[in-house]
This record gives sequence, structure tokens and C-alpha cells, in this order.
Amino acid sequence: MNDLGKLEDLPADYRAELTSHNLVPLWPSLRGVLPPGKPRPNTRATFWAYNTIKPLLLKAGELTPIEKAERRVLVLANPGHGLEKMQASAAMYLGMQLLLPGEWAPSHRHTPNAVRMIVEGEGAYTTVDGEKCPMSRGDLILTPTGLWHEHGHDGDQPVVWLDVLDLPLVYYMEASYHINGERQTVQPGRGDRQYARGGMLPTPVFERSAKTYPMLRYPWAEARAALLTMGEDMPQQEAVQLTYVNPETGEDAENILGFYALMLRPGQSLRLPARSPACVFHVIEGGADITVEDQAFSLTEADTCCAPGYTAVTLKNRHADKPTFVFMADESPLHRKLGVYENRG
Ligand code: 1HN
Repeated sequence: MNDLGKLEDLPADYRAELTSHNLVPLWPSLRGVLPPGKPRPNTRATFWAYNTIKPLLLKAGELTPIEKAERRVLVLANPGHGLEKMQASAAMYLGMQLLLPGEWAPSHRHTPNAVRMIVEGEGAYTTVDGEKCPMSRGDLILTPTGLWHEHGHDGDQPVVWLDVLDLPLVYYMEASYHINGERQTVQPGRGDRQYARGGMLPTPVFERSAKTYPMLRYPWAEARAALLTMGEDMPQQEAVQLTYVNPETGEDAENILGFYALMLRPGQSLRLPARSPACVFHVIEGGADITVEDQAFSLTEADTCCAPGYTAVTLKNRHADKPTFVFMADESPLHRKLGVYENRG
């Protein structure tokens, strides 16, 4: 039943004639594009250790000046897709970016959406849509589609952050391009200050802010405090997780990828259900053993791994005496909007 015949079953002259007319028989390829029961993802469970990446990134700092690189990034590429594709999953791109003291990564804007999760170092900032966002460890900073962004660094130590983009999807859609721009003028006002208190929104009396993305920076200090407070009020075995959202709409912070912070309590083990989107895990604080099917990774601070969709993932806090905090990115908003989201338990 499963064998629908091979291309070679057809006479060579018939195949050649089809080809000459840009025609292809479906049946030899049908099982490939519609495998039985569940997809056969190219995305492989993959682990990237920060202590491997950091020296190589610092070396890139010596080898390649920022003026030449524009963005000095080592891409965390999934071997299942082929490294040259620069994909972590079908829709996610991951990269570790280095900015050295005094450097400036010039302003541009592009169609793919990006976020940065700050890994290490103080004193850098990214200016997004005229808003100067300071970068500190664990902060999440959005650069949504179409918004100007540039990075600068007034500190005295290297700064490293994790870039997460929906580039593979936008590129696949043949909708990926960029425009270079001038240095931005910093405008007064910051979303992370205006939206700092949950449940209370700025309400101008005479006009409303028309910003599609009102909040661009999600400080780690706030996320961490929220997780700890939530944890105090929840049963011990329940997952303590928050979603980064647009405070005006309550929707995911960006349109295509979803972003979350998870707290594993001391010694806690947590099984995440098999869901259709692929998922990325990055340890902000602590350490976690992460198991994806038959693969087991031990993550310490600043390590990153990814899991394909349709796969259950188990996370275990490696510490018995303190919580572990994990940043997650996934393809849920995309799957939900397209109607293909599944949770298989
Ligand atoms: C980009 O604009 C940045 O602005 C980083 O820092 C990584 C990877 C692909 C395409 C655009 C940035 C990127 C990128």
C-alpha cells in the first residue's frame, strides 16, 4: 500500500517528455511529501556549547573588523538542514553575535523579524525604531519586521547576544530583503518603562499611540521576578512559564516566532508535550539536562539546543538547591496562524 512506484518504473522516453514540458508525476513522490502519521523533520536535536562558541567568536573579533562584517555572527546551524542553509529549524535562525567596545553595527531594516537575548557583557545598546534599548544579561530585545535597528557599545568588555530570527521562513517565502539606513536619532520614551506594570496600560487622553510594537525591550530583572512570584503561588510540580507578549494586544510579541521564559524549580523535572512546532532552549541561569527522543544534552549557562517538532522534550534542573531559568523560542505563532498547530501530549 505504501509503495506507489518509482520514477524509474516509467519508460525513459516518457519521463524525458514530461521533463521537457516541466511536468512531474506525483505518485513516486507522494509519500515523501506526505509521510504517514507524522512529519519526517530535517531538524535534528542539536546542542551548541557556549564555551565552544565564545573563543571562536572572540577570534572572529580579531580576524574580521565590524566595518567588514556589519554583523559579526557565528550561526548555530542545524546539520539536519545542511550547515550552509543557516537554519536551526524550518522557521528559526540562531546566531551568536559579538560587539566589541566602541564598535558600531550600522542601521538597517529588513523583512525578517528578529529578537536578541543578551548572553554576556554590559554597556552595549541597540536602537530600534528610535528607541535606545540598553542590553543586559537575559534581556530580550525585539527588532520586528521593518523597524530600523543598529547596535552600539559604550562599555569596556565584549558583549555577546543570541539572535533569533524567522529568516529561514521569510527567505523560503522569497520575501527576505534589507535596506541600509542612516544613524537613527534617538527619540524620548521607552516601552519597557511605559509598560513596566502588568495590567496597566498608558492611556493618552487626546491621542493613542499607533505603534504596532509598543514594547521592544523586556528586562530580565522583570521576567525573573515574575517567574519567582508566580512560582510561589503555584503547586510545586506545575510548570512556571511566561510568554513575552505585546502588552497592547496580549498577542505574541512577534508574528511568526514565540518567546518564553521558563523556571525549573530546584531539582524539578518537566516533560513538555510533543507539539508540532520546533523549539529552541537557551539557559539564562543555572543548568538543565534536556532530553529530546534518544538525545540527551547537559546545558549550563549560555548553552543552547534545539528540538524538532512533534517530539516530547524533558527538562531537568541540574541543581537541587536553586532554580534554573531557560529562554525558549518556538514556531507556535506561525503554526497557530496557519492552522497546523498540534499538541499530541
Ligand atoms: C541582522 O540584521 C542582525 O541586526 C543579526 O544584528 C543577524 C542574521 C540574518 C539577517 C539579518 C542584526 C542577522 C540579521
